[in-house]
Amino acid sequence: MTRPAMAGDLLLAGELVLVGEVERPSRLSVADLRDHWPERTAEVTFECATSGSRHHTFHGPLLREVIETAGPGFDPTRRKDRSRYLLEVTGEDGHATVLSWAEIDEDFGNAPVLLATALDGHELDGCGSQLVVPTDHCGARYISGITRIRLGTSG
Ligand SMILES: Nc1nc2c(c(=O)[nH]1)N[C@H]1C(S)=C(S)[C@@H](COP(=O)(O)O)O[C@H]1N2
Ligand SMILES: [Mo]
Repeated sequence: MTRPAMAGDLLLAGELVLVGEVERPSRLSVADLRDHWPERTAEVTFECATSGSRHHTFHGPLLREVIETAGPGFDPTRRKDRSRYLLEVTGEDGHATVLSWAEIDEDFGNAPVLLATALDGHELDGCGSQLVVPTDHCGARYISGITRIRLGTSG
């Protein structure tokens, strides 16, 4: 089982908390991400404004499956309800980005967004999971060293 997240928890290196509108807020290490969900592979190319074209191979679970395990606060049978939700992903340096739930929902964008546990064959246990958004042309949402994922609603 994964561990519940408590207010004031001190995170160990490489851990993240999954919080917000979920029934079971949880604290997840990279090893947890590797052990509890099916592993996917993504071979991606993205553009960085400062370092040009980047090519990487990532392994890790689908973000959607990890969030589903935590019990998202929406009514799963209602597409309009699901379409109101947002995911905020924050890295250890404070760099943060937002995805809509609909981007990764199978009935909407169905983007195969991963929470990487390995980058180009290097396990990410020490530095933390990285967000992988294969549908993005730009690298800015590939947040590394993820410390927090928050599910919330618009408005
Ligand atoms: N935590 C964090 N993740 C980040 C960034 C950052 O500033 N902080 N920059 C992003 C940007 S702009 C790019 S292009 C990619 C670059 O990843 P790479 O250098 O591993 O190819 O990381 C992304 N992830
Ligand atoms: Mo970038």
